[in-house]
This record gives sequence, C-alpha cells and structure tokens, in this order.
Amino acid sequence: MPIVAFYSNNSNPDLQNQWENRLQAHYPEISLVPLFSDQAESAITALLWKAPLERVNTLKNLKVLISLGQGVDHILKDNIIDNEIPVVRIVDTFMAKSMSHWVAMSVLNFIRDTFGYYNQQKNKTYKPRKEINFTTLKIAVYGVGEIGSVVVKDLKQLGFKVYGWSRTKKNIAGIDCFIGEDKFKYLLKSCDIHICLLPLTIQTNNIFNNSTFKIMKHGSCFINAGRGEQVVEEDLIENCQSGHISLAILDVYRVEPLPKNSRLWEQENIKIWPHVAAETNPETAAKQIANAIKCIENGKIPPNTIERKLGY
Ligand code: NDP
Ligand code: OXD
Repeated sequence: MPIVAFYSNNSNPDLQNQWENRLQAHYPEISLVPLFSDQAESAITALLWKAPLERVNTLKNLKVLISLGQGVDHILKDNIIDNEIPVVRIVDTFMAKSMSHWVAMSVLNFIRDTFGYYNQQKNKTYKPRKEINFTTLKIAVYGVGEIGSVVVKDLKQLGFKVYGWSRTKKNIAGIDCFIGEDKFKYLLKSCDIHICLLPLTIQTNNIFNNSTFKIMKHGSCFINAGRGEQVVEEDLIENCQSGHISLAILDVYRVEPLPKNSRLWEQENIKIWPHVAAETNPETAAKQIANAIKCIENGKIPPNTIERKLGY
C-alpha cells in the first residue's frame, strides 16, 4: 500500500481527506498520512505545500517529493532537502486557464479604470473617466512557461499587443518573445503593463526593485502572481506613492499571509489578493499525482520532475 506523507499549510482541516479521495479514484490503494505521524516514517512519497522541511528530511524512505502547486520554491528553499530526491510539480491546464482569467481581469481593471469608478460610486459621481487606448498599449509577460504561455495567447486573443520574456527562446505565433538582460530592460522601458509569472529562483529573487521600476514608463501597471520575493515591496510602495506605478495588483507576498502591519494594505493604488490567482484543484490534478507515484514505484522518472540545477 503506497503511503503518502501529506502536509499543507492550508487551513482547510478536510484537505487531506479530499486529496486522499481524489487520489484513490486513480490509485485505490493510496493512503495519505499526516507528515508528523509515525506512519509517515514508512512513506515513499511526500505531497507537500509549504511544509516544515526539517521534518521532511527525517523521513528516510522518501523516494519523491511532490509539490501541491506548480511552484517548487517551497521545497527547494534554503537547500534543506537532499539533492538526490526527485521533486515533481503539478502542471495543470486548469491552473493555467485560471491564472489567465485572473490576469485578464487585472489588465481590464487597469485599462477600464474599475477602481476609479468604484471610488466615484462612493460619492454618487456619474461621469466617464479617461480610457486607455488598448490598440497602442503594450503588455509584457515575464515568464512564458506552462502558465505564461497560456496567458500571452489569451491576452493576444483579447486584442492586446503582448510580449514575452523567458530564459530560453520561445516561438509563439503573434507574440514577440525575448530572452536576456538587455531585452528585459527593453520590455521594462517600452511596455505599459508588466505581468510577473516567473518562478522564484536565485536569478529572479528581488528582480522587481527600485532600479527596474524606475526603468518602467511613468503610469505603468504592475501585476505579480509569481512569488512575493521577486518584488522589493518597499520599493514598490515608493513607486506607487509617487504615481510612477499607477496601479499594482498583487497576489503573492514576501510573507504570507500578508501581515496586518504590512504597508501594502494601506496603499490606495495597490490591490491585494490572498494568493488565489490560480489555486490547485484536487479534481483536475489528482490523476497526474497518482501517476507520478506509480512511476516512482516502477522505477521510472515521473513527468514534470524538475531540473534541480535550474531551481524551478
Ligand atoms: P514554468 O516553469 O512552466 O515557467 C516558468 C517561466 O519562467 C519559463 O518561461 C522560464 O523560462 C521562465 N524563467 C525562469 N527563470 C527565468 C529567468 N531567470 N529569466 C527569464 N525567464 C525565466 O512555471 P509555471 O508557468 O508553471 O509557473 C510559474 C510560477 O507561477 C510558479 O513557479 C509560481 O511561482 C507561480 N504560480 C503562482 C500561482 C498563484 O496562484 N499566484 C499559481 C501557480 C503558479 P524557460 O521557459 O526558458 O524555462
Ligand atoms: C502554485 C501556487 O505554485 O499556487 O501552484 O502558487
């Protein structure tokens, strides 16, 4: 019977049961046990979201670690986990579409000035506000992977001029895709809306800071659903307060849940979402997790095993 050590920092007390039920639909013998239980000692698989890694390291029978999300930074963090253990991530088209919807909504809220109209309603003001011409608007998407590649195509479908930036060159019809530091700066300088969908690595840590914000056009919109650590939050606040960034829409933060005393909460032109842009869906993701466990049992490398040296 495959025993899976389970941990999620999600507050839903029924989450382990939900996952177990979903996984059993694809692999009836699977049993999920809490990471901190004695039974976890015999687990060969761990299914994790933001788990205490010191505990994971004590489980000597583990043959694979599976992220309960598309990002794996929570597992690779601080190099605590043994380098030899394969790390598998979820890659789910449901999540990519869900993110695409959130990004499209955020972009549309910016160009149609949704928050300006909400404020007018407070004073019963009935008047049109300045509209941005979408035909001349340029949108940069940083990170054109499993999620970003869906986002760029959907934004193009909505009629926007979209640019992509990634580590290796992409070829996506109708999207100008770039790589490298110079092109990163070019996009910062020439685009009006900047969307971060990058994974957190040594290279992307703090990538949005005062110097990169300063390169952006005055009045730019900044959207982050990658990871909080990619943004120097104090620098973002400064640039939002000066109006250099006219609107920031955030889903992820350096510390989550976002602490009550964070100054981000107080900024009129910073909109806060609680890391929900693309939530993991047990219904759509269970099959691939069950398959990954079967692969490990059969001595095969599961699909979506990450390359440790890349860090994502
Ligand atoms: P992928 O690994 O499929 O894509 C990552 C993209 O970023 C790739 O295009 C990759 O380039 C690019 N990239 C990585 N490092 C660099 C770098 N140094 N310079 C330039 N480009 C780089 O990841 P996903 O699309 O599945 O997910 C991306 C991230 O989104 C996750 O890691 C997670 O942090 C976040 N996420 C957030 C969610 C939310 O609800 N807020 C939900 C799900 C994910 P290349 O293609 O060349 O490898
Ligand atoms: C993920 C996330 O990485 O939800 O899947 O952030």
